[in-house]
Amino acid sequence: MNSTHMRMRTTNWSAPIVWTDTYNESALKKYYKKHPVAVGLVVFAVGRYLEYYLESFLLSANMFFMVNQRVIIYVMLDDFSRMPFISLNRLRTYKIFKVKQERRWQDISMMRMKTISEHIADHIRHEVDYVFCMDVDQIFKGSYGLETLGESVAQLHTYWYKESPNKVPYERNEASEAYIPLGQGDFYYHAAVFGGTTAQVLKITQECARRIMNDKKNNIEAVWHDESHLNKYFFLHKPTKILSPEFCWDLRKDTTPDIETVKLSWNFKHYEFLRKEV
Ligand code: 2GW
Ligand code: MN
Repeated sequence: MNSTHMRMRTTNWSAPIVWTDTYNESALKKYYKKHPVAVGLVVFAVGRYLEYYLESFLLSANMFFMVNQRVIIYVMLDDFSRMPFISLNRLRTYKIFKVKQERRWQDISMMRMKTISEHIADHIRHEVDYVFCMDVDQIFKGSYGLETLGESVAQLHTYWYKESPNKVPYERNEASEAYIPLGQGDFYYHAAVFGGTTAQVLKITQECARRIMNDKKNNIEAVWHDESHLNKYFFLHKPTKILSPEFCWDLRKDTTPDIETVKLSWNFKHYEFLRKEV
């Protein structure tokens, strides 16, 4: 364990790492009242993930994600008729799109990068200023607000945030586009949450999609799929803001003084059932 990572507050390229006490909330609110922004939230719910996870994700997002800001939730699903009926609070709305069910789960996850980039280029960049992309198997537990906004935003991984970069599961196959050499790298980022301005998230997703497709052409699949490619992207293009693990925490982990309030938590996994090949 590397204790210098304990509640580290800035990176060596001077990006802030956001913890519960980093910002003065009322100062942020005052600032954004004068400079209003709209925030997008993109989530995919395909196959069994639609019935298991979408409703609790949306109910909790309605309650905690960017309260009192304008929000558009972009739901990407494979069956319109199973969209849960949830009425949203003021200033928030949905846009629902159909995506096709990939045969392999690895592709469901990886193809998100391509689909998101296409939707940002087509319309999202004209509709919101910032956009977050999140896994659906999570539940908001507390206020997730303006403190998370930045040009390009990466999430520290619950399981690796104290670990030295030599020990984290970056892709180590030199032939993969996601390759990061041993001894290099900054943090291990969790692909369950990333975001930024629409221009930056367009770049992130386009670049990751390009690398994923190129690996496919060469019959290579990075060890953690899209997450490996996201880590490569943020290794090459440092994020301007990093979220502490409080913003994506696994509540089954032992409590630690690092974690003051959990804003988003992992939902349960039903692996045997969910990962069955369809
Ligand atoms: C995924 C894995 C196995 C079986 C099904 C699926 C699946 C994923 C699915 O049937 N339907 C679906 O909509 N998804 C979407 O892909 C959904 O939004 C889900 O949250 C996301 C990523 O899959 P997930 O949450 O099972 O992956 P994790 O929690 O193990 O997450 C990390 O690693 C992934 C790559 O292996 C991704 O990078 C993910 O962003 C990471 O958090
Ligand atoms: Mn997940």
